[in-house]
Amino acid sequence: MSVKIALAGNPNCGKTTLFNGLTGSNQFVGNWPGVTVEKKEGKLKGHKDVVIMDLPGIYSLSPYTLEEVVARNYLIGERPDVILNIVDGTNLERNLYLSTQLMELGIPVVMAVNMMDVVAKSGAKIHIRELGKKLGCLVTEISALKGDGVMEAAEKALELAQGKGNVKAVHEFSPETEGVLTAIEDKLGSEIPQEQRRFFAVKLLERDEKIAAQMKHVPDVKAEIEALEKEMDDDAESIITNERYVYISSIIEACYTRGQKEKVTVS
Ligand code: BGO
Repeated sequence: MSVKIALAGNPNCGKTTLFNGLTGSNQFVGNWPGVTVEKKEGKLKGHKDVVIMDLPGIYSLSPYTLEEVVARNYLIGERPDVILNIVDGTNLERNLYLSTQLMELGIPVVMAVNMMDVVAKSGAKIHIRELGKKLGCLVTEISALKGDGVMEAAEKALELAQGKGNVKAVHEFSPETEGVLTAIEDKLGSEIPQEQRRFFAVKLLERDEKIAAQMKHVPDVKAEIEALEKEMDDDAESIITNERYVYISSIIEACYTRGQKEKVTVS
């Protein structure tokens, strides 16, 4: 039986470089059904039965761009065996926004922190083990450009896929938000598999109509959402986004030390 590894990451994180490194010339390029978004898949070098699916570069699993919708429909519909989440180590904070969402899909995740050659030159330090603990996934360092750690990252993903266990997100939102997410999960129909219930609950809380449209039974959760919005004095989508950023800030504080040679960006 073949194993499917989905490559997911932000635009410019080095995904194409990694995909080429993992698959060599063994690639098939087409379009995702019904849209003009490029679809690339290939076989992992040395593994005839391992398919690498290159998802479009995205910043989030929200419904606002075609690329995001294509990527998330694949992840929830096809349910690959494992996600290899490639993140740009020189832009860790921004890249983790997508990672926190990938962790909620109920699919095992291996994170490959890329551009480690640039990170090392800047003098910055990413505390990989602590990062893995905070995120609840395996984290490895790579340089896709130099080929460092690339096959090892894929092999770790493969191992995780083969030893498939239950995956549960470690991140908890605020107690108020968690309360509503649990209430929504309890109202979901049995058509939603156990491991995907959290993702669907978060999306319904965000009033994601594209996700609701895919469900046979959409629970009525209007009262729960409105009560949370009243209590937190914010709209539900912003509550989720803000709480993700609080979590990401705590990760950066614990896992990242700035380098002396890093450029200071003024925004
Ligand atoms: C250009 N280290 C370094 N230093 N660079 C890397 C690494 C790495 O580990 N991985 C990727 N890059 P994509 P997406 C470029 O193209 O794979 C570089 O969008 C240039 N091009 O070489 O395309 C990679 O698929 C001119 O850089 O990313 C590429 O995710 C000058 O990161 C860029 C400098 O990689 C994006 C860089 C004409």
